[in-house]
Amino acid sequence: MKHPLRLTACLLLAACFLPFVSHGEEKYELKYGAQRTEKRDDEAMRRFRDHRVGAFIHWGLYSMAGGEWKGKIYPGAAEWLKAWAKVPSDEWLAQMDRWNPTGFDAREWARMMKAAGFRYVKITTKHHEGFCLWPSATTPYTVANTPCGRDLLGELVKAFNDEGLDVHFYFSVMDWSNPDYRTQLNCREDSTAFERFKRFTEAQLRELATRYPSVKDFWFDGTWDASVKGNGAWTLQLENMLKDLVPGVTVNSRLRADERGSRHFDSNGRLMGDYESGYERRLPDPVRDLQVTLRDWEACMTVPENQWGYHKDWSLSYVKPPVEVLRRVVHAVSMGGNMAVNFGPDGTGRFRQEEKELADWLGNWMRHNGEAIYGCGYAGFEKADWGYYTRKGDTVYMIVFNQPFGARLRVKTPAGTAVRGASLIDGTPVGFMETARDEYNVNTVESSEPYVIRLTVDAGSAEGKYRDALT
Ligand code: JFZ
Repeated sequence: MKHPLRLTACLLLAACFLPFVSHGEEKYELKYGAQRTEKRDDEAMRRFRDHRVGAFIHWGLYSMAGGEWKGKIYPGAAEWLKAWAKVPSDEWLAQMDRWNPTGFDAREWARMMKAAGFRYVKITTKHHEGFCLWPSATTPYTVANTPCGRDLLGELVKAFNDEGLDVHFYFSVMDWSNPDYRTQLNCREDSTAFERFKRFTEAQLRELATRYPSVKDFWFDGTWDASVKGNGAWTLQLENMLKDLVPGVTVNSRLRADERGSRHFDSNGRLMGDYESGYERRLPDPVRDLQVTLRDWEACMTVPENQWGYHKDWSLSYVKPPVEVLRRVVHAVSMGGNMAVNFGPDGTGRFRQEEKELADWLGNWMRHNGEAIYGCGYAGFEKADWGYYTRKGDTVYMIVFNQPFGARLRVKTPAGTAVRGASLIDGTPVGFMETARDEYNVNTVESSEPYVIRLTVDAGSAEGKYRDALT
């Protein structure tokens, strides 16, 4: 700001050299690799990013069985039960005769997710089993051919949108219900079948994009087989088709492969799709993995160890208490990412008690402290042992999970960043003191829950470490 001319000159110079510099780094000349080298930064992308916290909902035929087949309980992920119990497809899909979720009320789901503080909801339109929550014309395996008969996806989209929540579509490319699906293409017959499968997939996606034009995101899954990996051009074509049909729509990195079979990141190491979706049930290391702050990313998590669909027995694994779910949400935001928390309603369309309590607890916390989450990102501060930092401009939030023994929270600021004020979310001032160069002690607060201290900082002459990461 002080030297606008110099800045402009620098930017112009940088702009001239950037293409050569980045070209020089590229090892492969790729047609189907990353479509850009920078973060996407249009309005739709910023909206996706600013939401920061969403719900994931897994709901399909597997939600009826709840991990049990013919009297036997399978401890693996409930939405994979067909595979664990080796159920033939026709037998699995015959469950459609019993699909009648009498306890389902889309508006109730929407109110629950809204009250929990989620800003968007990712819904399984079709999981690996192939059953569609919308009345697709491409297959008999849809809600239309069940006793229920209703367009459940349509009801959900409307109800969530009415509550002001964005809807994201989960879509599995791998489809156990379609005999044309192949994991590998070993012969002409395989290739011919898989070509039909590709047309089928395109048609389904076209339906989703045109029937529900308010959809904001497609989150692809089931793309790990050699058949899909070997069709990089096609995955790019799908992404482009959706972007033509739905202006602004975002697409995760899990859809794509380049022509050399690299997934998520192309053979030159550049992210494909709009955001990285590899952080599943894990998070980047807050100390080592700072490069994630340079990209958009979204992690997703289960509440038990690895159950996405409804499983009737949650005693089979550790179940994260609400405060731990929150910790992971905060961790993701502190590293510049989003977090989607999974829910698995049962076959009648009801959420289990534990999930309702989780939603209540999160909602209560978010109502008071959401300011430190929504629209916030990586702060550029050194990792602290008491919790996490998030940041919005010159406001830095300390989210305290571990109360230190001494009544002081140590804050180490980036070189040249000064703390000017400290307060609680409600504005009550909190004492703080400079203890050394770029180091402060902030008073703790009595609290039975994780709490937030808002710092006003003056980035002054701070080096551009966090600024680079923020934009
Ligand atoms: C997939 C599905 O198989 C699972 O049922 C669930 O829907 C989940 C959200 O996505 O599971 C995966 C996909 C990718 C990885 C791990 C599990 N991965 O990249 O580590």
